[in-house]
Amino acid sequence: ELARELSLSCPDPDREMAIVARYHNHELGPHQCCSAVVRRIAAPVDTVWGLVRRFDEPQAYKHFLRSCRVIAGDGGSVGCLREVKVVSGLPADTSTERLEVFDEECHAIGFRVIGGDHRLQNYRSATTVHPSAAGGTVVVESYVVDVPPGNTKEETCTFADTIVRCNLQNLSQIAERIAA
Ligand code: A9S
Repeated sequence: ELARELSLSCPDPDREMAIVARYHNHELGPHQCCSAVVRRIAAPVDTVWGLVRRFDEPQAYKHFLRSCRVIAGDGGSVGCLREVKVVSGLPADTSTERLEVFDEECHAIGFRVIGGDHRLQNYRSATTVHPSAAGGTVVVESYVVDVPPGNTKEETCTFADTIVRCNLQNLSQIAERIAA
């Protein structure tokens, strides 16, 4: 489905499929689950990437986060760390995250959860931003996470998918408003 989306509508489908293959093929451990969410956005790649690339400001479109503080590094190079605080109502309080991938040329960013007060241990995600038809954008976000004791893979993925879908929906609204 993704292959069709990218190959029908973007200027260089082979390049975009290679980027997807490179950044979204996660290794999966025995007590882990993974998933991916694809979202089409009616705004230019540069507008969308401009929001997604800000490792130091995830709360700009991740509305479950109420603040973010860079705790090591410059906030924009691989290896730097951030601590995010979560809004009330979720079974989480803080999360400490490391920037793992930052590829401005391919429009790819990835981070890993290394600590915090929540149930998504070892959460690791990759987000890539691709040009699409008529000046639009396709965002692909995939993740791997440990299945917590007492939960099933399905429950864990349903929880994480819900958050990722909300984030991409917010991203879409914000980018489309900027582009309008
Ligand atoms: O931040 C993301 O890109 C995606 C997810 C699924 C983040 C989840 C989260 O930050 C909470 C929103 C706090 C929910 C983590 C790591 C654990 C949660 O329980």
